[in-house]
Amino acid sequence: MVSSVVSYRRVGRVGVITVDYPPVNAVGVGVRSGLRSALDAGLADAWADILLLTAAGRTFMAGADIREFGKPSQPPILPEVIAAFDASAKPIVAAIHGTALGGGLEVALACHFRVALRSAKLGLPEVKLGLLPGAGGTQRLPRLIGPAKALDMILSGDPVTAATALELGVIDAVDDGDSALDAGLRLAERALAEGWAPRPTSARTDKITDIDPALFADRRAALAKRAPHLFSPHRCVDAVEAAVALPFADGVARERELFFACMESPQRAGLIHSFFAEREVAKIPGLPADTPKRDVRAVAVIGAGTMGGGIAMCFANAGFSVRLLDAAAESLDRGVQAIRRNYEASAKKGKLTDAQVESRMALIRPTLSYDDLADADLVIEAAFENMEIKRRIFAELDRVCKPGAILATNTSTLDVNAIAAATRRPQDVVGMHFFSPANVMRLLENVRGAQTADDVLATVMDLARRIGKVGVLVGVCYGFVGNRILHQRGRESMALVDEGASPQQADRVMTEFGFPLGHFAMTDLAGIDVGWRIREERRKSGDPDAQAVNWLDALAEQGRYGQKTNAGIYRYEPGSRVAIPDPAVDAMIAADRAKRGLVPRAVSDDEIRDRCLCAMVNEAAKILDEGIAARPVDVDAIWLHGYGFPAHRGGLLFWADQVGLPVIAEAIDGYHARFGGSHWELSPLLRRLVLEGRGFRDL
Ligand code: 3H9
Repeated sequence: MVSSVVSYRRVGRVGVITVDYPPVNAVGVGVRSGLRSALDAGLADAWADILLLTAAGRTFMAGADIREFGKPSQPPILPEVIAAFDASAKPIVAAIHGTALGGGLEVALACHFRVALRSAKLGLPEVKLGLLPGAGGTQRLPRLIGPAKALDMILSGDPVTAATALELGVIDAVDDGDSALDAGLRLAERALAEGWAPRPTSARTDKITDIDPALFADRRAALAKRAPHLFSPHRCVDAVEAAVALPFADGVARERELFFACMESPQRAGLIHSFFAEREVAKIPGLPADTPKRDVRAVAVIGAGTMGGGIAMCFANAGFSVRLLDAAAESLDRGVQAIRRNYEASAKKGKLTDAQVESRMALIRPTLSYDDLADADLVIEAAFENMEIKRRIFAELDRVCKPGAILATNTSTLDVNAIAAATRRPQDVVGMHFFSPANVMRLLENVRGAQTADDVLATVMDLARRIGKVGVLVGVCYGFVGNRILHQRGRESMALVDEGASPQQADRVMTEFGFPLGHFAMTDLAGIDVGWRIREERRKSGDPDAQAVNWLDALAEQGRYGQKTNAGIYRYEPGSRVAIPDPAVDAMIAADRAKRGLVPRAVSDDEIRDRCLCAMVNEAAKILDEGIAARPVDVDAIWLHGYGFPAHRGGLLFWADQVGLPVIAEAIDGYHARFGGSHWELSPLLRRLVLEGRGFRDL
């Protein structure tokens, strides 16, 4: 034992170094110094002729310890530890299982031989955290596989399978066993038998000579298009270029410089906040991790429309058996066909095999009868957004479902408590609000009703993880968290157009901020008819907050529903998603302004950005104050995973903290003075935070 997290022992002539730092063997200061000491022990051990690096637990090292970032670094630093492995006088084998990521893979790249279990994955995901591989990865990987393939891995940040890693030349062997230690020992024995000498990666040059400089120019040009506002991808290209242009030691120094530039960037802070936000939301205050969960194997979905079909796919993809129910045979048939088409499209793109398509289809069994839901452990209702219909469905579920079945509604606007009241088991009723397209979008708002039982909450939060979603627990209110904030952005975007901005300008400002789509392009994607029907319903019910009919409703009345009808706020060529501005819509907006006596003015990009984002932050603060979201991180995760909030800005409220709450509060007060309206009244929480000199981060 050389430290509490790294051990050294000998097996025959092989000196075995084992990292054991759960849960993911992150390379923190303890692991770094342990690795260094274990290497020294191995080098000093006269009985060891070769060394083997391996890790205990579920994975090889998953990278540097992200929790240390932003704090003063503690020696030994990782590049130095790695350099010692590279320079070892005894050959070193690395044996990989689970995931070898970031700094973890960089340690392995400095070992002289690498073997991985077939199930292992290897990658350099630093770019996803706003960084670049900063422990020699940008210098060693090109030496092993050439700069073009190294750039593919480093710029995508996605891990590759062991088989691909072997094909690329990242590793020397794939092992079909299930123990990395045994695989490593086998390779080490072979190395001894065949007298393999140390083979430092740093000394290799064959893959980095005669490289056409156009490679780097091309990658820079592609990045300028794909990720113009991101900092670290551009630095990754600089670092790999240095691997080709400079001697190894100078390349490493250049990499270090670039790594620190990334480390200082606010984008790094934002991306790391996003990384932890995704994990933090799973931990619910007041709901201990050991809360019992109900056993869910059989799932039923009610409603075979786009939403219901997407939800059924999510569960089938994760291996659950799914009953898909619809009231009408024709809609059921259409729904099943749509699911098949969806799977077949994935198969065409090579994402699924034909056999997988069939096995998933076999898991989804259509039915017209509620009696077939008697065995379901979980039922998710995704019927038409109408309270009467939903209450009728839940009364029926109450009649047919077995005791203990979880009854979930996918409503996006209706009161979950009123739906629960249609049953005699409100403790089993919960909201599971999926986002369209449900089989693609990662967000799942799980809605806690007034009487929802804790084990139901624990179960649906766990299910979110099992079907690959980011589950966030929210409370009951109109629109819950995500759509309530979206509503504010929508209202403000419409107001800005009333005042003189064009939808294209408003959208451009949002995409320049980092959203994949602006508000109006997103409305076209989601379907203008969706919001129009909801607004119509509110108008008909005499809701005092219902909005007056606007040009958007006029578009819907003309059948311009957005992308699905090739016309909405923009125009679309058949089969294309490219939004083309439409003069006919500009004319409708102009006529609408004239009718209402509005005189358009030039609206600046800054005003568009600030008004949209301030309105969102103010609403989010009200949501927090009302306890609808438990923590700022929940709001951040919802907007990151449901609405494409730019991850490099960390999330809506992380961004607000970066800008400074006094600046935001002052702007909101200014808008209130200028425009009035309860939505511009400063949230009491925001006012309190400013007065106390605190931020959302302090909550
Ligand atoms: C780097 O390496 C820089 C170097 O190039 C240069 C250095 C000089 N550190 O995700 P999970 C925690 S940058 C600290 O739920 P899974 C995680 O927060 C790094 N903590 O499990 C969670 O904690 P909690 C490059 C980490 O099985 C717990 O471990 N590496 C780290 O679904 C379990 O995680 C990466 O970017 C870390 N590096 O997935 C890899 N990683 O239980 C990031 C995880 O308290 N990690 N934790 O919530 C991952 O992609 C996934 O965690 C992994 C496991 C695939 C490993």
